[in-house]
Amino acid sequence: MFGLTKLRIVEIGVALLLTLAALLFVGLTVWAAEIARIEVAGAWARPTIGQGTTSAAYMTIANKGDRGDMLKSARTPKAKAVELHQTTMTADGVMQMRKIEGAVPIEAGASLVLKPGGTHLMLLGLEDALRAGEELILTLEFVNAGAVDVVVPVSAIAPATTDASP
Ligand SMILES: [Cu+2]
Repeated sequence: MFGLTKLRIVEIGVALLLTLAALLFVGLTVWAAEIARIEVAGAWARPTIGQGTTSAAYMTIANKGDRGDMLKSARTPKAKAVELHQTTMTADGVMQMRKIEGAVPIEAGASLVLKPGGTHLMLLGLEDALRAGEELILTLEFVNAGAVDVVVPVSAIAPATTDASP
């Protein structure tokens, strides 16, 4: 009788452990899915001009997850470097660009809008000219969501599908 009871306790213990393991697994899966909710819309990059080896790319990056994220960096096989730039107007009306240092936060439910005259991705040291009608792959690196690949069409004008919200 005593031996049977002991066996029951071991059985219950194993069952409890298995249940806990299953719950932990489901929890981790849901957590992993939650943090990877980055959506990119309306991406485009300008064609290069003449022998120029630089261009700029624009897009709207939406954080559809329920926690904040940060855009750390970007890269493409076609360019030596991709920098996040901010366009500003000086007091005497001159447009200037400066590199944004560090990661750019995107709150949960918020969007980072990259557009002409504002924040943009600067493509530096392009291997070949970018022509309208081509595409390039930009890889965005986020602190939480990790690497997100974006297909960026090359176009002289913004695509009609671009989200016009500020
Ligand atoms: Cu720039």
